[in-house]
Amino acid sequence: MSDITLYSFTLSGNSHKIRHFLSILGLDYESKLLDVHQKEHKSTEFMALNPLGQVPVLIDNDVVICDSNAILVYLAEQYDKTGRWYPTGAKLRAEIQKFLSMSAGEVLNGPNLYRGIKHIGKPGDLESTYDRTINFFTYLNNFLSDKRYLAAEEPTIADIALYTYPKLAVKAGVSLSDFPFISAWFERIESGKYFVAEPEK
Ligand SMILES: N[C@@H](CCC(=O)N[C@@H](CS)C(=O)NCC(=O)O)C(=O)O
Repeated sequence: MSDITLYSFTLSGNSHKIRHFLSILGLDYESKLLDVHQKEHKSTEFMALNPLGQVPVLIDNDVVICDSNAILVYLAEQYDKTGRWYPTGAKLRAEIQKFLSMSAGEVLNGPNLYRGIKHIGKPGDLESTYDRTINFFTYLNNFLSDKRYLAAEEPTIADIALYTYPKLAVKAGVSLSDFPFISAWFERIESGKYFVAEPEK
């Protein structure tokens, strides 16, 4: 039994990662969608939960977790009885951590920002962001050339964390024609029984 609440925005890619994983784990939750235009994420009530004024925030009974990667780790440790989504072992954990870090580094500054500039009016230089996105896609495509998933034979939270923003960058116009292994990886993730689609743009 869980008593989970998720605070998010409709178009938040970081929140999508959590919706996707909650679906995979079969966990019911209350969804609290904040209105970004009304700046509900900067309200006194919400800032008491996350002083950074950012979503996603997950509340599980008296536990409050901010940050998508932290939430993925928490949910896997707390609710994944199979242990397959965050497997143990020094090398495996390090490999998973590498991709969680990338999702908050290379992906944030590349695919995430590209989509942000194109589709949600974020400021930034589209050309240099596009170049960073292509550099990352080149890395990811090579990495996936002999693998089905990022860190193990089966999907882990690394795949959940990394999927959303590259997919949104493709929706924002980045072509996958030179990146067939990314395309195949997207298809594997999307064919998961409990897949939840990323935001529409
Ligand atoms: N490191 C955080 C970043 C969270 C984040 O940037 N959230 C965005 C939405 S995807 C947000 O709340 N932006 C509003 C703001 O920063 O004011 C995570 O991975 O969850």
